[in-house]
This record gives sequence, structure tokens and C-alpha cells, in this order.
Amino acid sequence: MTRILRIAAAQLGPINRADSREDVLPRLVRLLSDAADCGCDLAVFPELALTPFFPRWHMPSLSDADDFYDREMPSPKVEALFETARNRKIGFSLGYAEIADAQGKLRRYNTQILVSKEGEILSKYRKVHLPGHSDFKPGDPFQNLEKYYFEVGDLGFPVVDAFGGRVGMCICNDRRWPETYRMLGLQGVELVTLGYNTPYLNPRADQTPEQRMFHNHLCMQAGAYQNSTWVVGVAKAGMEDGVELMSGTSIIGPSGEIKAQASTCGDELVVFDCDLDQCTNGKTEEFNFEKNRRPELYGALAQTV
Ligand code: CDT
Repeated sequence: MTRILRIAAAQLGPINRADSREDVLPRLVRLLSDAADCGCDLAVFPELALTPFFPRWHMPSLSDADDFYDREMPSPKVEALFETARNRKIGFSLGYAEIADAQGKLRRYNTQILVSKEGEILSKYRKVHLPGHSDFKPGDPFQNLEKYYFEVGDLGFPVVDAFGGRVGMCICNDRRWPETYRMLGLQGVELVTLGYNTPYLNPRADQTPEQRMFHNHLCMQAGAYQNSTWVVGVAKAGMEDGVELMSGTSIIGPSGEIKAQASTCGDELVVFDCDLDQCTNGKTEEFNFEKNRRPELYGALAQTV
């Protein structure tokens, strides 16, 4: 049996602070439209795909960063993307910074949504694993203020029936944690859409750029294999406001093998026919959770930091 979903990993090149929303959205619309021309069912965009990776800058008040967030989705600012989805009959998964109004209290999240070919939001995920710190570090050229700009996601790890399969999402640093994939795997996930903004150099880690790229693929390939799922990992890549973001966008099969990979650090589509039925063998044999997982012995996983 085959259940083919043609997927485009829609890698973005850098989005600099000088780029306005009016500069950025046409790039996404173009990629979505090109993916539709290729006959794709779904295009996956990276984390914070509408803005620069602004947590690298400190702003004294959170509200100073409000322009980087979206309060409504869809909104007139992004309507062209939803319109393209509807007109061209293609779904998409999109990362953006969200301000939610929770009974009068504003909450900020690093969010990814899944949108149908009819332009309807099917699922929303809010990033759980926020790297970095919440305090400004004076004199440090490498700020990573995700814990300042975002709260820990409060929606768990949703998996929904969509595009003929079971679809879940995660965001950037989430990909390094096996718990992320297992939470999705336990719900029968067959496709994980995943966007990232990852610098080639991290001065706080003793790692070469080659090792960092290796780790990028290692964790996504392991997550795919151990949960017998497709993983579509999509970068925002290239030199963004002086920080070199890694590429490495890839479509990974349930065997853990990379099936297709980006070759540039700019706007680029990576297209592959993903057969969701290829998830079945791993789920029923080698990683048959029902038969072989021993949750009664895993208590520490949920009880220990
Ligand atoms: N966006 C994001 O989560 N990035 C982190 C960067 C870590 S380097 C400080 C990542 O895990 O790729």
C-alpha cells in the first residue's frame, strides 16, 4: 500500500531586521506557489518564518518587541499566504511569534500552525523546550533570550488526523529532546513538521560547525527512526543580521534516512514524495510500543527533571 504525500520543505534564507513584513511575505507566498506548481500537498516553513530570530536582541520592555508577534492568525498581514493555500489547494505549516490574550493577560509563545488546503487552521503547537536565558547578559555578544520573549507552550504535543495521516509539530530546540518525538510517537504520529533557527556557532558549546550540523541531523534522524515517522526539518538559513544560521533542511524517512536535503542557504524548496504507509512496519514490528515499551519502569522519565 502507498499513501503518498508530496511535501515541500520550504527553507527560508535570512530575514534581516531591516526587512519589513511587506518584504518577507511575498517570499513565503512565492515558495508556497512554487510548491503548488510542483504538485505538493503541503509546504513546511521554519520557526519564526515571518520575522528575524529576534530573541538574539534584548529589548528593555517586552512590548518593544510587539511588532515581531502576531495577535491574530490569519490576519490581514498574512492573508496572502492563506489565500494562496486556498487558491492553489496546498496546505502549510508555519512558525511565528504569537501573542495570545488569555482572559486579559497577554501571553507570548513561539508557535507553529498546520493549515489545510482550504486555508483552515487544523492544529497549533506552542514550543515547549525554550533554550537560552531570560535575563539580559550585558557585554555578551551572544544573547539567546527565548525564555524572556516566550512562555513554555501550554498545548502539549498535539497530533491530528490531517493530509491522510497523523501529523504533529515541534519547533527547533524541541528536536534535540527524545521526549518530544516520543510524545508524538505515542499518538501514532506519521509526519512531524519542524522548523528551526540554529546558529552555526554557539560560543557556549565546545562544538565545531560540522559537529553542530551532525547534531542537527542526528536528533531528527533518531526521532524519525525510533518513532517510525517522517520528519521534515526546515531551516531559516544564511547570514541573518550578522549571525550565520545553519541550513541542513531535510526530509527524513521513518527508517531514519535523509531522503532529500537542501543545497543552499537561501529560499529553497526541497520536495519529496513521502509514503506515510512506510511508517507502518516500524510501528508494528521493531517499535511496536504496545508489545515492547515498559512504561511501568519509566517512572523517572516523568518524575525527574
Ligand atoms: N531556536 C532554537 O531553539 N535554537 C536553538 C539554538 C541553540 S544555540 C544557542 C537550537 O537548539 O537549535
